[in-house]
Amino acid sequence: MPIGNGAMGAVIFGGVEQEVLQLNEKTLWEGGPGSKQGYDYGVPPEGDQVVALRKVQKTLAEQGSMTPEAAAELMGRDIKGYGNYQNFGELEIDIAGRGEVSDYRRELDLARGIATVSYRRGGVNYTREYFYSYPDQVLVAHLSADQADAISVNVVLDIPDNRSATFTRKDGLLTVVGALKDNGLIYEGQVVLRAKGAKVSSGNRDNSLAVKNASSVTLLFSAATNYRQQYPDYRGDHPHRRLNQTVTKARAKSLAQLHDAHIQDYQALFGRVSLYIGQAEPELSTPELLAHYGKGDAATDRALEALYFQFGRYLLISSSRAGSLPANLQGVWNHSNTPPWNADYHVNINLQMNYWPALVTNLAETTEPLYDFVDSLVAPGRVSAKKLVGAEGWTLFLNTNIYGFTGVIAWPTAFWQPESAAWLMQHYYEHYLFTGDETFLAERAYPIMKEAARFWLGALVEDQGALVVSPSFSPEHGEFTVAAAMSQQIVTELLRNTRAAAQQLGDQAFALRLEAALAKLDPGLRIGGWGQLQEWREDVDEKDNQHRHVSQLYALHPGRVISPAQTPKLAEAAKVTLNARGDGGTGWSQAWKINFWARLLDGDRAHKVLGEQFKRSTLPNLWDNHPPFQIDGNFGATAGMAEMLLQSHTGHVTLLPALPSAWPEGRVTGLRARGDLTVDIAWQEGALTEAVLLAGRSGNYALLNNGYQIKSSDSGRPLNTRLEDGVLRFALDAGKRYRVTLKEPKPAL
Ligand code: FUC
Repeated sequence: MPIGNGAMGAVIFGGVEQEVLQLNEKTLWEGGPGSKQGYDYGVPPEGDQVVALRKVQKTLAEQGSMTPEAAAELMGRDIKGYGNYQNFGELEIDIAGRGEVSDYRRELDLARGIATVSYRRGGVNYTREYFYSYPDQVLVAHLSADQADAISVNVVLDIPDNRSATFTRKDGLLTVVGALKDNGLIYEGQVVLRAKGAKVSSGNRDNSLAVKNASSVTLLFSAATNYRQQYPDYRGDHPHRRLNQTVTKARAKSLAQLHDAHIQDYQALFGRVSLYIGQAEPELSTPELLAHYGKGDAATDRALEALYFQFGRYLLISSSRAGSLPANLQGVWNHSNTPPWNADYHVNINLQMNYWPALVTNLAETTEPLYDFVDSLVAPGRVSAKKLVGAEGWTLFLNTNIYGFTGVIAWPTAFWQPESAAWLMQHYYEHYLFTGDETFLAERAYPIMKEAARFWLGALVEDQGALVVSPSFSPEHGEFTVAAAMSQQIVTELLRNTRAAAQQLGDQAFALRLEAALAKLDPGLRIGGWGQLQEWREDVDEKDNQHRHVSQLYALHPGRVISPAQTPKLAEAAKVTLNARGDGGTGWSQAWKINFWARLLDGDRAHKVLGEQFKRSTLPNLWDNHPPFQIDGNFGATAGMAEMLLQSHTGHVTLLPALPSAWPEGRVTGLRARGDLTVDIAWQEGALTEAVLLAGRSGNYALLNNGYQIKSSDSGRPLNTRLEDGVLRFALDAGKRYRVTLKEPKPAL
């Protein structure tokens, strides 16, 4: 069971005789400046690589394509010091007890953000509670029993051996200080043990604390490093003072105080959205729910779906809070020191997908670490733009670490992905669209979008009379060519969004430059010989290609160019492509397909793919399985389920756009639509019974009309609406609620 507060995380194993808490601190990374291997941010310090790029561009202009291996041979680089996200270590808690164990139960209460382990042993009922507090920045574990003196524990803090570690113990406080051998990054961890009815002793090892015959024991843990999110050195002060302050403060609080502060903080976020889709309180355990999915009764299947949706929100709150790094490939729950893909930030879909549910499921605060992180990439990204592409502005490629890696790697099948920065810019602009926050647009989004757009104004080349991306590589297969669909779609979106922002903010000169480029830019939308949306400029897609990436559909999702109503032919082509790709793939690939089908307004198909994700790509604790565990699929699927219930990317709000027949009745509250709108929806027999709109600011809104009437909830008076092309237009007052109902309720079946 994972718990976390963004900066730190822990996985609770829940053993009876020995509890293991596997610990993570987000900034604990090898590599980067000071790495034994050397480090250059992925960019050669001397000279530049633009010559290699020009060679590739020339070959592509002459021959149309080249193999990824040939391109990598010229442009790829063997990198050093990229590093790995590290596991912090483990707290091993040996728990004394005798006799048979019964009534064992493990629970993760999503409504409170609290994990529990309980069982009965030797006539005693034992309970352990765990939470990771954001306000107090500590992990809290509380062990109790229904008999006095029943708790005896020996706690050991186990630190991996790829770092130095010095332990000290004093008055119930165990401290470890050390540095990673690779790069000298200093870390510190502090464990506090306090006991009711007994004394805390030092235990039998230099890294242990112990308690004998207490009635309850509370353990606190916190950790920090001297990482600082600042190019080029990425180092700040020794973590001791900060950590000491945190732990001293937390220590002075009672369990109830820590608990209440956590609940209040957590519920303020989690409690904003509720989802009922016909689920019954399940009798089955979570792994059983998963194993029985699609075989048992409908109410049980709905229970898993609703749980999975909220689990995604729980994971996002637990792995992404202001003041730390964004959720990485494993959120903040990595058990290895050489994790798959370094547990880094892949930016050809993965990091972006992590944040898909943030806005629509009413967790805008969780995006703060993403913007801090991406902002911090601009300085190194400028060097990359210049030295690797010969352009102004900033860029990055396939993947990045926490040390400003913005260069290229030598891995042929994915390394060249300069559209990544443009893709990340979508999040900044969407944040503005969802929140309507003009200060955010002016001060945070526009400056970085403008620099990303400047990169593309310099990097695009002319070919066959159009502006194109060259070389262009559709993740993560096929040849290197010119103008693959994804490249063109992403760059088009960036230039359009930046133009809209420029116009709004009065930067006319730049808006005009973008306008001129957009007029010549190939939008990357072509329908091919078998009706498919082409992945490449040439019509070479193969019908039996089931590759996990479906990048040519970027314009459908997460972009907002293709929609059944506004671009029916492209939507049809997207459908043909998706049918050919099939409903399988890695976890995140299936999660993406849920979103695609929702955008194509096919709720049943979206629902079917969700079921596939449960069957093929979900671990018993409901973590997404790439394989192995990779958190993006959790987040992507949560976003997809929201997308089935509410959409707002086409200039108006659509209620229940892709409701599957498996969810005939239900109710969702607190979802968010673009325009700073909070939406509750209730439905029965597949038809709306009532929606409530709550606008964060006064202004004009639009709603796809399905025979609706809108009334002010206060006065009961009907709202003035104007019907235009099937869309209802109206004005809402900030802070007031409005009820949407059907003018003529659906006749009962
Ligand atoms: C992308 C995907 C892989 C994997 C990796 C972390 O490169 O193509 O499937 O998810 O990111």
